Amino acid sequence: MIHVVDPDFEKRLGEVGDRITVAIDQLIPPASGPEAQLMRAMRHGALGQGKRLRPFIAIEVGRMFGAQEKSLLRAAAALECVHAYSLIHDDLPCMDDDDIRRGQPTVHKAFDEATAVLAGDALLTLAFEIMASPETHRDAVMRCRLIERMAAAAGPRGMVGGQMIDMNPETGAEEPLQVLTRMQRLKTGAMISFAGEVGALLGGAQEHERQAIAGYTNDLGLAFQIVDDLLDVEGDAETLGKAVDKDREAGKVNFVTLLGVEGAQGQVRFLAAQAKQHLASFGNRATSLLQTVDFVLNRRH
Ligand code: GRG
Repeated sequence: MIHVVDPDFEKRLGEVGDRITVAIDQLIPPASGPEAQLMRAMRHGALGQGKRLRPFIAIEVGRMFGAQEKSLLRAAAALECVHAYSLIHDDLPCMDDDDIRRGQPTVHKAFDEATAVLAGDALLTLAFEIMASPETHRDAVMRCRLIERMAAAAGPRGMVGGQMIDMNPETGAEEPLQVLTRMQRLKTGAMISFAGEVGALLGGAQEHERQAIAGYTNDLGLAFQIVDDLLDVEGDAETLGKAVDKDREAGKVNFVTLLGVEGAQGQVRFLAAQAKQHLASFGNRATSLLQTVDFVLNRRH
């Protein structure tokens, strides 16, 4: 795959990422009092060099539908806090046992395991506090809807359920590719789909528009995961900011082990084209979301 991402797009992604980083920094309580280590660990886990892809999708979808910037920024920050929690817990010795994340020591390495568990817990609960605040949206019904969708995306039939399958991939009668696809849809896909929902809900999108966004994020999420599996084989640990070849070393099935490198690349191209097709009715308004697909395809970290 070749690098064709527009530099203006990367600038836009960087600007949104910086605003999200500042917002999260302000939303995490100051590191003071006997619990100060917790806040330092939360910042370590949440403010590192992440791509901020999920908040970017939320904000760009919301902008397309004319949502209020302040609401978008806060809801997107909440979403990123959930993502940061998931990475901290995923890196723990009892899960993926990783030492490096985003090019720096994982939270349990920089602090200790108990602090990492608590920092993840605190980021998850902070996300709900942010979403429930009237500062995020004046309408309590909207806030409840956002909270309900975030809980569903992060919970047992979402990211945590997907992580359970990843930890214990009992296939039973199901084909490995079916189990893997379900695992991905829950573990990675649910939060990417929630990002689209945030923008569509806050922007007051109509049902058919919400459907189009859901189709887009569904395909984008799956493409994102397959690219992740390709990077695990072909990527460079320094650029990625984390260890590579993890799945092969752990004897885990992923899209590359099941489809082969060329098969996986072909599937990514197919999903990318389909994701773009879902946005056809939005015309030029969807330029940034179309470019997001290319960014995901060409990412090296
Ligand atoms: C522990 C409840 C719990 C869930 C963990 C998200 C997740 C579930 C685990 C992450 C492990 C992993 C490598 C998943 C594959 C795809 C993925 C989510 C990568 C990390 O997301 P990026 O690339 O990360 O958007 P940055 O650092 O850019 O934010």
